[in-house]
Amino acid sequence: MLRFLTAGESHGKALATILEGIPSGLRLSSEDIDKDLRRRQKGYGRGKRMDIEKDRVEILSGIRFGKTLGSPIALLIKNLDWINWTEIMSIKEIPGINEVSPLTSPRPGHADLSGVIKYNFKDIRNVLERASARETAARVAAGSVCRRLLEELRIYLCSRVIQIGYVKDETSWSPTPQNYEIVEKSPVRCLNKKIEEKMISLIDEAKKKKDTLGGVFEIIIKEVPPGLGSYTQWDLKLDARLAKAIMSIQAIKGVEVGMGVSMAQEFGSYVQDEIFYEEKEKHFYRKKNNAGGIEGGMSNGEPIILRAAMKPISTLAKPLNSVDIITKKRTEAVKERADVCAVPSAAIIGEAVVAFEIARAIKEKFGADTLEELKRNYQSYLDYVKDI
Ligand code: EPS
Repeated sequence: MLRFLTAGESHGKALATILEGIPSGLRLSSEDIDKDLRRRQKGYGRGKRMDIEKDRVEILSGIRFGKTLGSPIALLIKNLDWINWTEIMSIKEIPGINEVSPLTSPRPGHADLSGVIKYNFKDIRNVLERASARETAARVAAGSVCRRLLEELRIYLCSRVIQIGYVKDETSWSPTPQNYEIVEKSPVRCLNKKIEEKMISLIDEAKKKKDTLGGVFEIIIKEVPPGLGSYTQWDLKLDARLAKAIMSIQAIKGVEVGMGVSMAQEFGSYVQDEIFYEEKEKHFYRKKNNAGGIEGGMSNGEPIILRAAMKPISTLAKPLNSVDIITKKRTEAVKERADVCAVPSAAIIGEAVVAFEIARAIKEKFGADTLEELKRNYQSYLDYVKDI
């Protein structure tokens, strides 16, 4: 079984992850993880916090001489900003500190109000510190390890942004290395340069208006074999598991697989991907991929295509109306430092949570305590599929 948990507050000392179930023998260095941590920090529209943080992982356990041991992998990412918050985020009790500027005006759209009600707090900081998307750095670290595992099986993930606010990139693409280089270099992870400019100027406009923006990102997983996940039980369905993972990212409000919501308006004859057989290469294939690589809760061998909609960030520099949780009087929502738009970062987080779910489905189907065993089991299944 593959599983992980994260811990840590946004302005606490550090974020931590324990990832369990990665087979032994996988080559892994902190640089592999740092690469993705850096990618997550980038993106046009991020706030001042990203100038402070230089996310780097410290591997605490589970690796020896550059290879995984099969034991839990513990990862630590320090919050460099913590030094400025040692008193506010003190672990030890400090007499009187509770009276020092507690936050009492919940932000519409944030976890603030439901969180203080649920946990009976008088200070919203107790909620927002953990609800913050800073937590996703720890998830990206775990996802990075899973991505390394998938690379060994020649399964690759990539993402791009296809919408910021109302600006859409409707360019269809294939994630070739050349295309992907353009996306990786784009400050908004957009393939189309003209649309990129429009996205950037919309972010500038939102910033000027002290407002925020959301958008849509797309993830493609290439070289996934047929048969991951299962139709036999609701919680084994791969699309359901991927959707849950993506929905768990802060501010995500919708997930689509393949043609997604727009399937609903078409005739079945158009929507379904007809099946063909290639005699020479001996494999089943489809001429289109409206299903997004998943049918009946299982991968079908075509690329998996997922899309996620992120709502605009709920911390606005020009705060919205709210009600004070103590006085119950009308007030303005908390005005914390925040990002204007974090859709490019969300795409990297999407890659990470999806890498984990695919690796989990792989572990489920192919078992294995060692990388060698996993590769053997995997290859034998690929051979079986080829012989069908
Ligand atoms: C966030 C608010 C901002 C973001 C943060 C998420 O942090 P701060 O309040 O410290 O300025 O920068 O994102 C990160 C720190 C990160 O690493 O992604 C929020 O309220 O969710």
